[in-house]
Amino acid sequence: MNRGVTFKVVLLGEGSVGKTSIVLRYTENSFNDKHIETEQASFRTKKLILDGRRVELSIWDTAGQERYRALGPLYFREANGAILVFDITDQDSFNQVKDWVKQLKRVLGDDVVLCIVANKADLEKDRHVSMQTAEEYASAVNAKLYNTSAKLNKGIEELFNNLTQRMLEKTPPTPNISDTNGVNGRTGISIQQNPTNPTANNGCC
Ligand SMILES: Nc1nc2c(ncn2[C@@H]2O[C@H](COP(=O)(O)OP(=O)(O)OP(=O)(O)O)[C@@H](O)[C@H]2O)c(=O)[nH]1
Ligand SMILES: [Mg+2]
Repeated sequence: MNRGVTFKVVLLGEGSVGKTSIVLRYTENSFNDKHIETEQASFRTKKLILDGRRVELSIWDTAGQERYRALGPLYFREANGAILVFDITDQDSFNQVKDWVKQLKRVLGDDVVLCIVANKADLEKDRHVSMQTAEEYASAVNAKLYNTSAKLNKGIEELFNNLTQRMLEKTPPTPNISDTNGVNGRTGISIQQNPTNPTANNGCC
């Protein structure tokens, strides 16, 4: 198998849109109905194997409250992927995504893989941001739109798999002479989570 690659992924978005919920659903398949504000940022890792390539994701979950907004660039510096989250019931949170995209593009240019995430898809009846609006915006800024519900565990795995796939496409594999075919012959997706402790390094900075 090829040598592993580590990607830095940052989650940005207004307070209460579900950033932490998305990360917790992905890393430990849990969900909390209560909103516990993230302070500054928290960090988790996740290991997976995609198309025969070993990947470690360093996931930075930032605080959405306005008082932390100036810290954003500290966390998205050198990010390979950015997950911009909004709540489909909250138009302001969608506007905030646009602000983050501007900042990211200014600092990182096109080097960063952008994911725009319409979270809380289970609250469809209270939707305030239409699918079409979000789709049009995402394609205008060369990002992809993902619909998720951290609560119902919808679209979360797909989001991280697809983001990882896109980051890998930007990163040529390092050849390893013991590997000629790759684990899956590069035909499909194989995921392996770190079975021992996928959420190690949970902490604050
Ligand atoms: N209905 C619904 N509620 C959700 C979903 N995702 C998160 N929530 C709820 O939204 C609230 C905020 O979730 P968090 O994940 O803490 O939001 P956050 O974006 O991390 O917030 P900050 O850390 O303050 O920036 C919590 O009460 C969650 O239970 C979802 O997909 N559907
Ligand atoms: Mg949070």
